[in-house]
Amino acid sequence: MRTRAAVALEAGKPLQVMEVNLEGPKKGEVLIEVKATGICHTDEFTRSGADPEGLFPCILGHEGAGIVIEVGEGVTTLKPGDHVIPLYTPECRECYSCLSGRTNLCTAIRNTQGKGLMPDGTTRFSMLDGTPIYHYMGCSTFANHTVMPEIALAKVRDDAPFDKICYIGCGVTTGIGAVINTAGVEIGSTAAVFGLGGIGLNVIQGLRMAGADIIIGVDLNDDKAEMAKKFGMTHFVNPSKVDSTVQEIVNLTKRGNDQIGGVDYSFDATGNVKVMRDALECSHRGWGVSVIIGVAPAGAEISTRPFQLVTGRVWKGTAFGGAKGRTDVPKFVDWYMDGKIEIDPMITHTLSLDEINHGFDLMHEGKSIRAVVEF
Ligand code: NAD
Ligand code: AHE
Ligand code: ZN
Repeated sequence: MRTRAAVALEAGKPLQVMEVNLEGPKKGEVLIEVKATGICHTDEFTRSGADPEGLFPCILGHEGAGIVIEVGEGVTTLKPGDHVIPLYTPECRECYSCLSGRTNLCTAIRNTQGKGLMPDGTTRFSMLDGTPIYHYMGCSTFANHTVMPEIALAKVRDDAPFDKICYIGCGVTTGIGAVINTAGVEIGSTAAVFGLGGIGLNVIQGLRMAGADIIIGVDLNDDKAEMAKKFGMTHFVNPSKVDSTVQEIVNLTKRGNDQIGGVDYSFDATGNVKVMRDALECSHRGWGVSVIIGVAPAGAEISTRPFQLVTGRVWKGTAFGGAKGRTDVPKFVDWYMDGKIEIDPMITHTLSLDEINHGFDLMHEGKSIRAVVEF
């Protein structure tokens, strides 16, 4: 079939909206009609050329929601008409990692996924002249239709609005999951969140749900503070306006007879390795846990004095908030539908596919939290 897609032809160039060829689903695969997709900073990271795994031409997008149109041979858990959220972290429930119960990082198809291919080593997308187009994070939701492995689709209730629940495909789950699954934040905790964008705001939302007492937001853009306050931020620090961000946070968190200060939990949602260091170093001596969410460009490395770890701080990371996609994503959709989590205010812009590059401009200008493309 043919479908319309925004294609990244080369690194650093705007996406081009065009008709592309899409082959039908093979064994274990599912054809879906994408109804809506968010634009995450990770899409920009790859579009810009900063992703060491970036391949071109490709169809980016990994934060979608849609409807099953057709299933390939052997597919048993989905049928046409089902509503689904694509998963860049699949859940096969059979690989060593899934069976370990210790991680959400299913390994069943990671190798081919990282090479922009379906599990059989080929692509389903091609240009009208036959040139193959790579898949992205196994999802490619910047297309009106896409083909995905069955194990990479979460079946969700069919009364949930696509233009909101698409955000659960990455940002919402990553932010809230980082708090609940990865950090395991307890009631009364103190926390700092670096980067108040589409991920950081969901970390703040997760911290409020977990009962954190002090939630310090950190961003270079003052405009991000207003929305963060609505989601539960109690204090704001703009690093460009203070001598030392770490010292500010330490001062804000000295409680009782504690002369040391520092947050119980910190989160990097910027992707900047210098910020990751600050996030670790503002966490409390003896027990502070710092979670890296941000994705850093090719070649970037984190550093700190080992003494920071010797004195009890813990550096962790999280992908998709530690969530097991097929199991947890339908629950996030229920939470949203039951009013337990908020999504609507964070979707600041809704665009058509033809306007998708404007969504990237808004991100760069710091004007959007999430721009969503509706098909
Ligand atoms: P975003 O662009 O919406 O937000 C980033 C925020 O960080 C912005 O508000 C920006 O002003 C702020 N910022 C940038 N540099 C800063 C600095 N030096 N100090 C303080 N604030 C700074 O991006 P997003 O969609 O929220 O994504 C955030 C990061 O998380 C990206 O690196 C993205 O790739 C990554 N991410 C990771 C996962 C995962 O599973 N680990 C999932 C989604 C996104
Ligand atoms: N391709 C990058 C890695 C990017 C990365 O870390 N991706 C996160 C999800 S970001 C979603 O917005 C992730 O899930 N990582 C685990 C994995 O297996 O990719 C690089 O640096 O090579
Ligand atoms: Zn993402």
